[in-house]
Amino acid sequence: MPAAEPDVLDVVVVGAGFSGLYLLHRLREQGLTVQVLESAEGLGGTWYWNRYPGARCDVDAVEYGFSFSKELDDTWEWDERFATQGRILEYLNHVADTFDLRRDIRFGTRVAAATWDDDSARWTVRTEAGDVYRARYTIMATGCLSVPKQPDIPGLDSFAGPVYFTSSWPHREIDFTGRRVGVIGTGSSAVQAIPLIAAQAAHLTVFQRTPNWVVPAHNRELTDADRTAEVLAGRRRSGLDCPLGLAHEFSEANLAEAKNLSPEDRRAELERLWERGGLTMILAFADLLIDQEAGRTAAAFVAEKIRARVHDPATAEKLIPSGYPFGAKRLCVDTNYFEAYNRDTVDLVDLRATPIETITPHGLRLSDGEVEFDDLVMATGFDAMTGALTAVDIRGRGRVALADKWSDGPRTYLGLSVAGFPNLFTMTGPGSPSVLSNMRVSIEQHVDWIAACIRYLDERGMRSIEASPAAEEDWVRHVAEVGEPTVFSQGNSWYVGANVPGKPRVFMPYIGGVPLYRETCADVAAQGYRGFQLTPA
Ligand code: N01
Repeated sequence: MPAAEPDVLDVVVVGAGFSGLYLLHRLREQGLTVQVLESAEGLGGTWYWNRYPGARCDVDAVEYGFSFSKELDDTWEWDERFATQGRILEYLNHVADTFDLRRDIRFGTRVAAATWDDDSARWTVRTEAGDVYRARYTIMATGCLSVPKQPDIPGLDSFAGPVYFTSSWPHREIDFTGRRVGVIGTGSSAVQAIPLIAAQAAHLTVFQRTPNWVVPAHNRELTDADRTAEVLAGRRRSGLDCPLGLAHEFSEANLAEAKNLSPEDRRAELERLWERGGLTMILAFADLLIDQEAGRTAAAFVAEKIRARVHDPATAEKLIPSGYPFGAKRLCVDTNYFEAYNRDTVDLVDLRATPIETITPHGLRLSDGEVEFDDLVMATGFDAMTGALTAVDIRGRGRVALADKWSDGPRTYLGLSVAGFPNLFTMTGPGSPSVLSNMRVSIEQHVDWIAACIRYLDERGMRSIEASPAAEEDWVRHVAEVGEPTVFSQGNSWYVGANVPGKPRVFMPYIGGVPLYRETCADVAAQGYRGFQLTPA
């Protein structure tokens, strides 16, 4: 039952990244009218904004590309194991060309508010420019890491030189040749950017508050053998069986608890995964994210690798994380990160020993004096998972604001739906595997689920669907219960909102893993959308 009124769309989608693009294609195929609203002047979401030197996806490119279209497989070739930001953006533009998506995307359009009207069962979506769209459904495809964290260091405005945020890098090449550069932050973005900036700059000072566990990428050129249809299909199948949504051949060690393995077997497995490169290091042992001893084994192994790569022992010790378990913060994946510190022109400042007092016109004043530089790079992260959702004034039944409902932390059913907010879907929202998985896998699953859900409702003439308060309550409890015993509750990470001052501390993603979560969502649908309230027209 697509909308009968000409001025009412079936669906407004907010965001034109991976999620928004596939939603548009899939829902349009289903005969629905869809308008995508995108704040940027181009498509790509995170890959539009994060153009800092060295930006790449640390999921294997052949697994990161969409899996839903043979036409895409036949017309696109990834060149490297880990694709650059530029290549991914080219890919997404190719996707848009292939399915003629741009005609239904309005760029340069930031959504300010979305309000549900119960009488008409319609969403009114307002843009910052004052344009209004009415739709039966609103789908937030706004990304999990898209709202930069507000700078929380005093004096930023006083800095005399250029300031670059990794999360909104200029659309031109920045040449650091001959410059003295300061980088604040040592998360994934900084770990990728630092080796390239270090290679160019006259001098680089890295300001590190918390060292991260960093594992190697072992990036390489792909060959034809890496890209055959058979390989692609095999990797995609394997990804669906893996909790992280990543292709992985599980060894005996991966399925065993570390304490049941000999030290030699543990070491051999860690070496194997280290040599393989990438995020699957976290799968080394079945209890790696639960058992402290298992975590310590992995930590000791990686610490040894850091000591071997960094020439100056004092610098190496500063780069080795302490005080939180392996995996509690998102692993970083590197190419030449530690080697950057072997350059005479690179210094590492440990902010735990000498905290920042203020940014000054010429650098940073620390507790023990001032460090000067010409250019400042802020690699300080994002208001993750909820930031982009609460940035829009979303009001559900009774005009309740989503930001108010979530004042103590996000509450969803399946990470997809919120009680009191009918016909609103949150793509890869809090309470779904999202950032703990290959995002492409989770995005495709959510798009397919939402599309099937709308079809089901339309076939039965339903006017609305929303999570029941009881199902939401149960799901929130379940997400917390499975997260609580893991290492994730022990790090000051963005997973728990600890990086944003004042943000409620809640472990936001669902750690149940991709296969179990998919099965749960499929069961819910098969049982007539169990846990949802469906309202007939
Ligand atoms: O951000 P982060 P990111 N004073 O939050 C520091 C994904 N991603 O942009 O840890 C001093 O990880 C902060 O220190 P601390 C990926 O999921 C993917 O790097 O809060 N320092 C930390 O070191 C990733 O996890 C890819 O003590 C301050 C850094 O800034 C996520 O995005 C590439 C500070 C922020 O690190 C976010 O990564 C890039 C302050 N006031 C990102 N405030 C790929 O797929 C913050 N920091 C490759």
